[in-house]
This record gives sequence, C-alpha cells and structure tokens, in this order.
Amino acid sequence: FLYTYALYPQRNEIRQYDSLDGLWTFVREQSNTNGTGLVNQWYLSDLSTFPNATQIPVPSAYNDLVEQREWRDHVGWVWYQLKYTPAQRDQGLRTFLRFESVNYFAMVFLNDKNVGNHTGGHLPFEFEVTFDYTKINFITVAVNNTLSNSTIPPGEFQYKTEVYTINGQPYSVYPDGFFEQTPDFDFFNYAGILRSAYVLKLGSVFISDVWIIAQANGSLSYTITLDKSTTGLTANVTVSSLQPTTGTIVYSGTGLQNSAIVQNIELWYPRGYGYPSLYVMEAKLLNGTQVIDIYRETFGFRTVTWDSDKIYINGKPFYCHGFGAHEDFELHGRGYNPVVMIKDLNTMEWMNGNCYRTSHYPYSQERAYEADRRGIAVITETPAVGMRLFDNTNLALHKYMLTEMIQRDKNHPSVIAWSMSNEPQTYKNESKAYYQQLANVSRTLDSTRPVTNVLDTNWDDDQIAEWLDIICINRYYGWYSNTGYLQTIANSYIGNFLAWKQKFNKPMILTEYGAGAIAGLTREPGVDFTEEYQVEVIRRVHMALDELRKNGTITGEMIWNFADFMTSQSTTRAAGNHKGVLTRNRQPKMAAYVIKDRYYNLTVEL
Ligand code: GCB
Repeated sequence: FLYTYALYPQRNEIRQYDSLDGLWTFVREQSNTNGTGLVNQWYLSDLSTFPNATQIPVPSAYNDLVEQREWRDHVGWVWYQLKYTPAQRDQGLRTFLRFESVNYFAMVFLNDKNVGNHTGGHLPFEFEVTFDYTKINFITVAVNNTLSNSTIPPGEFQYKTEVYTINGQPYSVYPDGFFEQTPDFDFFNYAGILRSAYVLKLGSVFISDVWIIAQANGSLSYTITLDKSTTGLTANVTVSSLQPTTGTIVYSGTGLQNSAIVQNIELWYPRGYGYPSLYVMEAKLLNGTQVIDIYRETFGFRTVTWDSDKIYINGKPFYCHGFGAHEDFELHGRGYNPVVMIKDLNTMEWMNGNCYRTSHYPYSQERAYEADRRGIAVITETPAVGMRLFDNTNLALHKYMLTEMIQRDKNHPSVIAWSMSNEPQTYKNESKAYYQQLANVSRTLDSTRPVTNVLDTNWDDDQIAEWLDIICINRYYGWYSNTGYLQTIANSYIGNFLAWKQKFNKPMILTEYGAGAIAGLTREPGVDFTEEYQVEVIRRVHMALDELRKNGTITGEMIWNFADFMTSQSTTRAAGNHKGVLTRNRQPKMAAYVIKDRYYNLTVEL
C-alpha cells in the first residue's frame, strides 16, 4: 500500500487547486462482468461517445440517481471520465489528482496511463500526474464496489443456481450468472466518487505533512514533512489564535521540527465544558529568503486522558452524550453535501449533543473541521465494520486504513479517540493477536489519544477488550431481545455493564442503543416500530444509564441513530433502518424531544 500524507487541499499565496466537482461522464458496466472496460481499455476512449453513457455529479453516490433497479443495486465496475484542459500558466508546477473518497476500489487514469489505484471508501488519496499542456486531457476513474472476504468492510458474494428436473428437462430458478451480494453491515453500500476531487498544483518541493501536538499545559511540538528530503530548506512557523482573541501570535519559531511551552493559551473544550478555542499554525517553507510553500493548519490545545472509569478533557471528567450517525441522505446517498453536513451538526446541537462517533467509516474532513470549531467531541472510526476474518491480508489492509485515518485527522482537537472497528467477531480467538497489533499501530502513531473498539460481544467471550483504553459497547435490550418487555430493559443494561466493569475495570461508553420507529406510526400502548415504543425503550435505557453514570461505570452514551438511513433490503428493514430519532429528512420524531431534554439536563448538571 502506498501511504500518502494527503493534507487537506488549501488555496493560498503559493498553493492552488482546481476543483473537479461537477458532472462527469459515467458508464456502467454490466454487473459483475469482471472488467470488460479494463480488458478493452476504456480509458483510451472518449466515454461520452458510448451509447450507454450518461452524466453523474461528483460528489455523489450514483445509486439513487437513476430509476433502474440494476443501477441502484449495481455490483462491479463503473467508469467516470472528465475532460480537463490544464492552464498554460500552470506548466512547471507539480500536479496531483486528489480524491477525498471513492468507494470502494479506484483505478485512476490520466490519458493512457494508470497513475494509481486506491483501496477503501472513505479516506483521501492523491497521485502525482503530468498533464499534456497541448491538448484536452482525459481523467478516468474506474470504480468497483464489489465486497468480499478481503474487503474492509466485508461482504458475501455468491453465484446461485437451483435447477429442478421436470419431465426430464432442467428447469432453472435463477437466470444465468445470477449472484447475490450481501454486505456484512447494516447500511447501503453507496458507491462512486463520494467526496470532492481536485487537481492540486504545488511547487517543486512542498509541505506534505504538518503534525501538531498541543497539550493543555501549553506544550506544543510540531513536525513538518516535505514531499521529498531536501537539504538547505528551513521553515518559519507562527501560531496565532483564531478565537476568541483573533490574530494574537502566541508562538513563533523556525525549523521543520520544534517544540516549546506556549504561555497564556486558551484551551479547546467540548461544548458545555468551556470554549473550543482554536489556533492556526502557519508553516512557511523557505529556500533562503524565498517562500516556496505555505500551509495553515488549525488545531487546539487540549489533553485527553483516562483512568479506569472516565475520560478527561483538560483534566475535567468528560461525559459524552451524543449520537451514532451516518453520512446518508436522499438522492446523493453517502455523497458529501455541505447542506446536509451543516444541518446535521446544527440538529445535533439543537438536541444538546456534545459528541458523535463516525460510525462506521471516517466522515468528511470538512466535518472534522466543523466539529473542531463547534466543540463537538468525536470518536473517529475506521471503515472496518462487521469484520469476521482475521487473517494477514485483512490485517495489512486494516492497518493501512487505520494509518490513513490517523494521518488525516491527527490535528483535529475534536477527535478524542480512535475506534479500530465496529462489531467485529471478537469472540473468535484469532481476533486477539490481530487487534493487539492494530492497537499498537494506533498507539505508535498517536500516543495522545485513547484507542477503542466498538463491541457487540459479551464480557465473558470477548477476546480484545484487554487491548482497549476505552470499551465501547452496543446493546439493544428491549429491541433485538426481550422485544416488548419494557420492564426487563433497565436491569439488562445495568447487569451487563456491571459485569464488563467487574472483569475489565475500564471506562465504558454505550455507543449504540435504541429502537426502530416509522415516523407517524403511533399506538398506545406502543408496539415495536411505533414512535411510542421507541420513546419507551429509550426512557428505560436512560433509567439504567443514570444509575451507571452515577456509580461511575460509564463515561458516555450515544443513541443509535441520529437519523433514519438507507440499508440493503431485508425483512427487518422498511426502506432502510428507522432507529433514527430524526427521519431521513432530518425532521424530529417524538424520541428527538426525549433526547433533547435528556442532553439538556446532562449539560446543566455539569
Ligand atoms: C448495530 C450496528 C449498526 C446497526 C444497528 C441496528 O449494532 O452497529 O450498524 O445499524 O446495530 O440498527 O441493528
């Protein structure tokens, strides 16, 4: 795997980029034809001349933009192409094609050349390219969304046949080549170029990474990495406050690496605990007196610590009350949309939430910057959901994804923990060594944040809890078990959490609980899938959480889910998962008001 540092694109005095967002030519291969386009080198053609060509917006999933079932449920290759004419004035700059997210496997071509490939749906990648300045260039991206045992997240892929013999003649149930693709996770496998794409234009040597570690005691250390090792270059670095006393320079220094104790800083706190003060580090790369690159990164001074019971931010016990969520919306699916992102964060704040988990993949980096600014604490999770096979192939890919994620998000003060995965089958013995290695990767890269994993195993069979700093647990008492028996809910939670606590004595967060409710479906007394039942289940869980919170067993809670979201089809899902306290359109169900009140009271109690 190729590691790219992939700093978030920036335009400034030195750096430029072109946005590649907009309509791209789009051609879908037949489902699972095993690469007709590659065999026939489609990247050599102008795809807009193909009879089945259409246009699809970037960023967006393609699945919900067409009426044909085969498009929505497509499994296999699709092709994106854009004609790009580079500006003459850019000759002499180094250029990179950058994609914030392509799900799942991407092969990127510039004209007749495969400039690079990337595996995994929700993290950025970039490849250096050489444009032809004398003509129109073709940027082609072939995307494959097929899931298997060795994709992360995994899925089942199975060809199916069933043949009766009727009067001596074969009678086949399934059409030729019929297959079933079943994701091992509970959300729709939206595919395509899901986030923005860019042409980055940089100088002959540039800043490829800035790693900032800033703690509550004012200690600051930074490392600037260049894209290639170059002697004789130096850096001028200043740090100034962004809010609330904008512009005050609190540090200036030189060198690609340095550290200091900065006086009189204002700390970054999650909302409810203080102000989320941010600073900006300006790194100027110098060749003698000539400025050859500038990168400005926001960050905050804050320290995350933990003991056996709690998480602390800047030494204050932090109780997270928030949401499991999805990047999911009508029409564009998992495609990035600033409108949805801002509405989501505003609605989280309206419900008085102070945290969320990026279930079940890293969210857009735009959102991480917004969480910094708003003071929302985030548990950032890799795309590993539903892991069941713990072999070396998956371990290598999983380590790669964890590394890419930490590389991308390390400077965000809002990120308070790294989650290695969601609900892996960690009752299996093989998971033990696998997760020990992953936890080591996390700690080696970033010793300033706790490492966690979201578990649905139990205290008596889980193999990996011992490697975790924080134990995150998903539980659905009163929904998947004891459905309808409200009186059993509170004790189920209390008993289960106390048993975990007794065995591992670590801080714990309930990262998922809840019940499905179809908006507008009501019954008194409530039954499953009514708004009343969702409220009743949630209230019972809150009774348990209050007890567990007061006796120090848990350090946080997150309702599943912030909003309804699309899944693949199943008899337990009605056009998606309805455990949202909001509808998919982000309008409140009854449960939203219960959460809003509870989170208000939790904020007031601080
Ligand atoms: C879980 C999963 C989540 C599902 C949820 C549910 O435990 O982590 O992805 O959507 O349960 O609603 O079943």
